[in-house]
Amino acid sequence: MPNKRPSTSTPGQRGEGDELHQGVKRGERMTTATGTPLGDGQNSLKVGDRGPTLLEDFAFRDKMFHFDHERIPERVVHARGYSAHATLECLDAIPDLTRAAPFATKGKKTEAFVRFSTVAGNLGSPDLARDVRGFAVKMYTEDGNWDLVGNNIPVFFIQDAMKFPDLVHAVKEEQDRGWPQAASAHDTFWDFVSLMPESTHMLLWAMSDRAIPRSFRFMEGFGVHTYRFVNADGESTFVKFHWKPRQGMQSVVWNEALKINGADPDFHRRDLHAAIESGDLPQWDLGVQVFDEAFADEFDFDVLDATKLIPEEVLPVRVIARLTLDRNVDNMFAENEQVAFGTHNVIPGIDFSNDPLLQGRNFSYLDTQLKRLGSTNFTQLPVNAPRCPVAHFQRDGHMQTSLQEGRGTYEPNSLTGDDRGPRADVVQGYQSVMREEAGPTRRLRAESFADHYSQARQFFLSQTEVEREHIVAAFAFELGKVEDPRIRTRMLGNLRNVHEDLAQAVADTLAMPLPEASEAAVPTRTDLPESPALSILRNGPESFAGRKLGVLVTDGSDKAVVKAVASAFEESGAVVEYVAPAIGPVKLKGGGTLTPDHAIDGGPSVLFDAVALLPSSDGADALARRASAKDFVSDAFAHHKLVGLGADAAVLLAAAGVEPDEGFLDLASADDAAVFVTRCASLRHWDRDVRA
Ligand code: HDD
Repeated sequence: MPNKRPSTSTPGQRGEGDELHQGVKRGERMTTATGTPLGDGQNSLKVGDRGPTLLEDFAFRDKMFHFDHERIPERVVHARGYSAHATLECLDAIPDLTRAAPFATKGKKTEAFVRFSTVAGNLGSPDLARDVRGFAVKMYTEDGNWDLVGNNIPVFFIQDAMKFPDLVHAVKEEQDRGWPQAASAHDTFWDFVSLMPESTHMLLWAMSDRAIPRSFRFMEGFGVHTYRFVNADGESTFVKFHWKPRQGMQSVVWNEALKINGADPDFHRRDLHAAIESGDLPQWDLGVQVFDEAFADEFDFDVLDATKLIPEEVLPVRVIARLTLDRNVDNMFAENEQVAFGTHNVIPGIDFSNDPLLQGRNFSYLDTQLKRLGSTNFTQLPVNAPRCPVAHFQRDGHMQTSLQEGRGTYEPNSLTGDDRGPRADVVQGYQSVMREEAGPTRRLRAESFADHYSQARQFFLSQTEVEREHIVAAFAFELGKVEDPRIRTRMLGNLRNVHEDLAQAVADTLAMPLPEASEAAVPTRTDLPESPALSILRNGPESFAGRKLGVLVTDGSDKAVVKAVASAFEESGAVVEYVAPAIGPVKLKGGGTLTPDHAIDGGPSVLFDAVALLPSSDGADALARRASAKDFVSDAFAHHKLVGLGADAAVLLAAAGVEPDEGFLDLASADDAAVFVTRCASLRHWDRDVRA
């Protein structure tokens, strides 16, 4: 049953030399869905000029029928997402470890599709919610589709899939009121997680800057669970998967995130789309932590517990491949909405562990796709269809698009040739790893899963001072939105088991007394060493490449300085956008005009990684009276941004009430541009004493 991309056009749609497509092209003849050419696409068929519409108006019914059924259920979680086509290239062949096709030979390329997402928000929710980001990768291998359905955080809230519906009900908008949208800062979420201490490690990550990434391009991804590699001899090892962004890691600060959501709710999707469109293709290294049973037995925690990670300092990540996002989607519905991921989609060489969260996921994803996409034949949709031949005796079903020929629809049969195929391939086909499993059937949580706090503490201690402050502020913000004080108190009791300083700082920020520590199943370990790999700031990029500079210009801005700044940043791989009092062209001193990308009211500094204030003297005076210009400057200051100061910018600082510090660099002449761009490599000026 070859699963070719179905031809969706009708003969009447063929344009001059055009491929057959359903998309409307210039000059095409408009038809109904069944191809009848329309004589009038604007008016329904009525009796007389003003009479009622006729029941026989098939053209109206055809159009309205389809429109009325345009929406499908959004994903129950991860509804808001954005995708791109990609290529995975093998950098280090590992046939000794796995027979997985993508890692068979160095240089081998595998087609892939990636979907990033937030978890809690609905399809139309803003991108900068404090949330986990989904990082789902579909690899179309010659041995079938392999989906690595991960997140940008290496651990999870719960240990057993049985708790997933509870977790999701708790974080989604509350059923009796319908809010909050895309936010965990409410009673039901904190009620649930404070009652489920196993979520504490994940909470530390979710309250860290990992949950407000600057871009999908600047975040890590993780397979989370322990999986298995299996080689051609059937030998198996455990493996954890990591995606490391070659762009480096970067997040925004919380006050900035709140404002980005207002200024550009599509901030993340726009960023990804623009980067790919401009040819600045985002890349991740795919790394693995490979270990055997002996390591698993000796490791401090249970490798089947998805609330735990294996620090990279304990078990280094070995890079084996590189993922490049090389093409934007053409159609959001056909690709981003219809793509169907599932952890159960594995290929020979990849197998599961007994992680009870993973086992539950393997069951759940198929169901959700049937609900959402409406037919068991969703695997035939172009974005889901394997690129390798497909042969089986699955037949019929809603929206069957393949023309399944022949008489034999069962195995074995004597009608489909000598081999009576298709038949399973005992040599090359998928073989599950042989495992010895025994024991009484029971519902319980293994004792080895009981430590809920030690790795949360390790994560906290592995952060820089700035990052710890952000974690404290995030807990305080979220718990500050919780109305029931019992929930806040319970959570503070749990945090005492993580670290006294953390609990005290959160309590102080909330102006609440510190309660007794809650009872922990096992004492928190204080001997786990810091893991620098867990910090974003300790692993920041070394250049401004891929980031965006916002340049504030007015009539009379100095052309030489503007040009020098733009060239210095563009040469370093950054994007430069101009903000002006209005969207029309500004006249530069030194001749010529410049067309801005944003008017100041729609181009706040939160949209940029650093800003340069290059107004003329008159322009600065006029801007100093505008709220949006004052916000531009004071927000850049509050968000620790580096600011380039043109010769006439001081009046803007004064209007915004900002005292310049070492994060403000002179851009009085063209010669200053090089120093500014070099300094911007550090992305932010964290020494500034503000809380954002
Ligand atoms: Fe899940 C979607 C990641 C636990 C059930 N999940 C979904 C997506 C990602 C993840 C990235 C979006 C895929 C897309 O872009 O279409 N989920 C995770 C990770 C988990 C996790 C990393 C823990 C390690 N998920 C999890 C559990 C269950 C589910 C325990 C249920 C037993 N997840 C689903 C789902 C979704 C989903 C309900 C909703 C839409 C979809 O599957 O296709 O089935």
